[in-house]
Amino acid sequence: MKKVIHAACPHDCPDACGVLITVEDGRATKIQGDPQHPVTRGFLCAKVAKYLDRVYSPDRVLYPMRRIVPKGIAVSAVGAGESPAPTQSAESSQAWQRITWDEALDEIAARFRAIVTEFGSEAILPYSYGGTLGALNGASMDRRFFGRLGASQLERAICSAAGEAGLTSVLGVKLGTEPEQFVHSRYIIAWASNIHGNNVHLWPFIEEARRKGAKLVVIDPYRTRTAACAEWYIPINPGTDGALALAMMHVIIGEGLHDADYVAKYTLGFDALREKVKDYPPERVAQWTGISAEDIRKLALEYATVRPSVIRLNYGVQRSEGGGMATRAIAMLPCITGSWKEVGGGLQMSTSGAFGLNKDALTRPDLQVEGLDHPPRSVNMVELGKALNTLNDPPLKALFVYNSNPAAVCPNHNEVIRGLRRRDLFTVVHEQFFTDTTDYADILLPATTFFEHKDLQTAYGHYFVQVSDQAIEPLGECRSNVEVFRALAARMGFNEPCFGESVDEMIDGALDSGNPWLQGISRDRLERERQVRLNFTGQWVVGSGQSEPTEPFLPFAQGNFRTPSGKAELYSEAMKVQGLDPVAAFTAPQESRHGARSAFPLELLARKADNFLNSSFSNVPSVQAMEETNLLEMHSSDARSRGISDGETVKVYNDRGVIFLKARVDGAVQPGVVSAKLNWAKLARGFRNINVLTSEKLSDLGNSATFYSVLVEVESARSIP
Ligand SMILES: Nc1nc2c(c(=O)[nH]1)N[C@H]1C(S)=C(S)[C@@H](COP(=O)(O)OP(=O)(O)OC[C@H]3O[C@@H](n4cnc5c(=O)[nH]c(N)nc54)[C@H](O)[C@@H]3O)O[C@H]1N2
Ligand SMILES: Nc1nc2c(c(=O)[nH]1)N[C@H]1C(S)=C(S)[C@@H](COP(=O)(O)OP(=O)(O)OC[C@H]3O[C@@H](n4cnc5c(=O)[nH]c(N)nc54)[C@H](O)[C@@H]3O)O[C@H]1N2
Ligand code: SF4
Ligand SMILES: [Mo]
Repeated sequence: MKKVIHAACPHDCPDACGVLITVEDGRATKIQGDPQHPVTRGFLCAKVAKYLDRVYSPDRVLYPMRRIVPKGIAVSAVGAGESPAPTQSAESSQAWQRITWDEALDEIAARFRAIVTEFGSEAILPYSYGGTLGALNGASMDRRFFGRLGASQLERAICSAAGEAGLTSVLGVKLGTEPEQFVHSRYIIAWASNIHGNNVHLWPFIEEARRKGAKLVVIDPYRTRTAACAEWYIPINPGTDGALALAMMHVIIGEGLHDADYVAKYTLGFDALREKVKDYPPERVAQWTGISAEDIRKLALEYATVRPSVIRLNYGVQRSEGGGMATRAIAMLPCITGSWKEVGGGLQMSTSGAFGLNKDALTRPDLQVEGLDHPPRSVNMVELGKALNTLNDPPLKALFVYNSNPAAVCPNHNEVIRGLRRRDLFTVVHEQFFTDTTDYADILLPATTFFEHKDLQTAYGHYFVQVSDQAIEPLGECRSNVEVFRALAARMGFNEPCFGESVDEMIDGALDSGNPWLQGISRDRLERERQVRLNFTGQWVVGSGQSEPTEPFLPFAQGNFRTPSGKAELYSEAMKVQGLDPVAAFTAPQESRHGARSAFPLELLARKADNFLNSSFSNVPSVQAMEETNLLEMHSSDARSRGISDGETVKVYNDRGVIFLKARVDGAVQPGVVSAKLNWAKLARGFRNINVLTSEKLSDLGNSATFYSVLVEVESARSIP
């Protein structure tokens, strides 16, 4: 029997594609984009187009297992010598003993109970992030379970917290220009936005705009594929975007090109901003950014006058020590030019603030904890290494990892591994694959993919909601996150009714939030219409089985900012309370060419791979074939001065770690900058990935990670045995 199921890609990606899965006799035989999805329009990125290889990979974890050998990959020393990665199947047969779900759940419950008795519930830490962004499997039954248990809370700040804090300090909410409107833009700035790699469904809209004469400008220290096709590529020194935005405002306000009417009606603190930007003339900012004063002036003038102009700001800017403030300064630009009024104007960093699902219904923060008389402590996921190695009172005694691969994605990898190796740490990992992290699991649980469970899907790059249906039965004995925490709750004797809620009841509860934009959007309707745009206008034209908006969404055309003042806050009391400049200011990153820390001369971009998704997909052979890994991209001048030639092995190091990569002199980066990409550590030489070099240092706002404020040195490895 053949059927076609509608699903939604739940990977951590702004696009949240509509997906059609063909199933024949219970087996998925084809995946394609849903042509009816108005934004993702029938195509998938290269990695998810190969998803059958992932779902039916021989390397899937299919059964619960108990570790029977010591934790961790045996690495005697991190050296330059070849150390072939163990094949996963070999590893699984040697390291693991298959057990039943009952045995696994009993063991976890018994260990958790003993830890709670001896050390208190805060000795247990959940660790999860973006494995799936499905509303249920991302954050629902798990939050109920750990909340009820009284475990330490995880501050999930590894990705976007600095940018969110910066953006919302101005706008009050995470809303932005809808992708469909980019066709109307005449000036498009892709600011730290690797559109071909990380947000590919925006590209057709930009292409259409360019066909009509729009200019695409890319601001990025790395020459991405998007930069290579732009009308104007502006390389910028890492971590200096805040200064650039302030200089642009210096020019715009200085030339009287701001929208005085919009500014007067809908912003707060313009006079303070006007004073502040006087400190940032293009000539001064040129020294930080590496962009000439002339180009800064040209960019500002074009941005303010070629209209509508739009900024696609992505998260690259905020993975830096001053990333929160930089995002804040950039977010001010459309507020002073008034471009929020225009179809095809404004800015998009995230659209996620529009969905307003009923989070409380999903996560149930009201559940009572027995035996804990204070709110549980919070542990920042960026600082996992520090937490595992130094936390006391109580120390961390158990770690439950799901939706994440911290042994690959966490900064300061060596410290993370030191912590994960602790013999007294009880680690459970719920996974689809034998990842870097499962090498440190005591108990391994098999997880479903989105083909194998049902979920509700929002997005952070458009405004459509979807129900993602289950296409096939779980492989082996895989269970979804929802079912694992439901079962564990039962084992722990948590008998609140919410642990018995069905998936459909949870979806209904999430949609029932009082958010007017969700009005009329029910599970039934989503199942019928597949993808439904948020109900911004209340007016709908129902065409070929799908709803089409009658009006573009202009969230801030008439103010409506969700800040305390209701205006775009160019001056923010909240920033002042945090001891920060209430307007905006640029502070050069300490760990950069401008900082005091000069022991290591090169700025490293520890970037994402275009064909992987963070560490996910880096183990799938057909996807690996698309992405050359373990490279260090560098400028010819930096290579030459170190006697390094293209293709040779180099040692890349700082005071946190060492990694051996293959030098690639390809013009992707400017002098003083090197770049490498994230992948699985155990697939690399020495079983180490680029995060051995990154730090646990937090950003100025949001306590976020600073993956792009890293200094290193590079040398030829020819002389190293
Ligand atoms: N193919 C693919 N898609 C992905 C991901 C992936 O790993 N692979 N990851 C997903 C995730 S988790 C996220 S959060 C999103 C994020 O996606 P993005 O926000 O796009 O995040 P990054 O790739 O970190 O950075 C974007 C660009 O910023 C540049 N950049 C770095 N430092 C600076 C700087 O100081 N200034 C400027 N102007 N640019 C800088 C980088 O070189 C990069 O090209 O993408 C998602 N989509
Ligand atoms: N050097 C460097 N490090 C980075 C970044 C960078 O740009 N550079 N980016 C950072 C960013 S932006 C982010 S968001 C983080 C991402 O960090 P993570 O969210 O940890 O991302 P992934 O590497 O994709 O790992 C997700 C894991 O979840 C598993 N998974 C998928 N679906 C499910 C499920 O339904 N249930 C369970 N139990 N597991 C599932 C996948 O198999 C995968 O191994 O990485 C950060 N780390
Ligand atoms: S990873 Fe992103 S682009 Fe690829 S299918 Fe999923 S949502 Fe679409
Ligand atoms: Mo992310």
